[in-house]
Amino acid sequence: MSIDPTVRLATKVIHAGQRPDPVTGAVMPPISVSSTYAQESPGVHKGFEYSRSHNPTRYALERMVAHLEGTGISEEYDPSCGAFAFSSGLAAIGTCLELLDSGSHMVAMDDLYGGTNRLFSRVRARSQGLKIAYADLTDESRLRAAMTAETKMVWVETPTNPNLKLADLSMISRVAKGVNKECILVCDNTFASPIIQRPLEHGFDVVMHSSTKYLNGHSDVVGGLLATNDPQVCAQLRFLQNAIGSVMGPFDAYLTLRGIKTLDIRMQRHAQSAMKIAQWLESHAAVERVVYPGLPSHPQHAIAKRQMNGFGGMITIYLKGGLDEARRMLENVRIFALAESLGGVESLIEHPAIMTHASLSPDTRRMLGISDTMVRLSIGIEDADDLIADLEHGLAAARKTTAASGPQRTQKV
Ligand code: P1T
Repeated sequence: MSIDPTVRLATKVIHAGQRPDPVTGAVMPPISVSSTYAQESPGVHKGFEYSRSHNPTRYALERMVAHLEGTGISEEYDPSCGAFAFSSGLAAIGTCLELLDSGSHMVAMDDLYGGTNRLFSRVRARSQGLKIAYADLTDESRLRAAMTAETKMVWVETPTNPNLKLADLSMISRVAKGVNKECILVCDNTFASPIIQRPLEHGFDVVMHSSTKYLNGHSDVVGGLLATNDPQVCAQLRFLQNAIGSVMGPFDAYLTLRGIKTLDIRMQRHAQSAMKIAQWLESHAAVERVVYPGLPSHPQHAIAKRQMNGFGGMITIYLKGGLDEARRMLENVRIFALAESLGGVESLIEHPAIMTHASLSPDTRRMLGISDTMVRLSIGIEDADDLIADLEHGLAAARKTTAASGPQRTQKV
């Protein structure tokens, strides 16, 4: 560890796990593109053999994320201090699932990114025989009902995508470890980022990120991260990252590390603007309901205040009307880009039922409340009043009643 572990996160995002390049003194790590490393004699090398297994640029990013999430794993024990970078968020999730033997039982939050649900239900349930019990883990009694002594993993997102439900991480760890202390608890921390919430501090074993989102923050890299504070899980993940091989490349690792330098100030701005916009939306005549963890109307606002340091940059709204109104709003914003993804400096807006959560069955969408009038906003770091004016323009268009028209619609599988 190159930095005093007690420094605050705003300092960590600049320095944690970093050191000047030993050869040149460069303060940012070089982008190490070599796929292989020369050895002096067979098996005698400088700790680097082949770039899937070891890459200095990837290590620099991984050590940074390890420090931000507080793995507490030393560089002597593991060269990247217990964090592992992958080619996408889903590649990170896929590798994490390989901690489980075939046929294992796991409990998962019912509300998850559609692609996570698809990987669980339509890939690993078949190929790995995973038995997955989905439950609303905001409710302790449902967690208790879903857990068995054989449950090997609990998977939560908090805030969830797209309903922004909050899981009480300390409650989940107390209950789940009480039923099976060997159970691995994983939290997808994508929506919060380690600036806002650090699941390992609440008794979780693994934190997962789609670093495509807030960690990188500039919508120009697809990537994923896992971080653990458990030495045994760390050794397993190190083995699996190399054995499966879906690693992050050095260019992407460099860009993500560069993005993280501003994570603290970006998250402050995202959260400050999101709060202002959520309050404004709550009083708008075209809006049925606003979901934002910072609003007292959020069902788990008390958990948000306890567990989160700021309420994040994601807002979900339900419009009055139907699909036509939603389409008209989405087609008539000019600063917000109508696009999947989130967590970048630019504001994005999307329709979960048609876009990010189209892979769920209509029944599941209905059960989760992912309706035709649900719209998800990722608040960027533009001027908040400009964003409000843009939303006002979209909402005004939503209230006009002409038939929907527009470009070709695509169907997602
Ligand atoms: O897209 P990828 O980097 O593979 O990450 C998948 C993923 C995992 N977990 C959460 C909470 C996510 O939101 C995502 C990706 N989500 C989107 C693309 C989206 O627009 O919601």
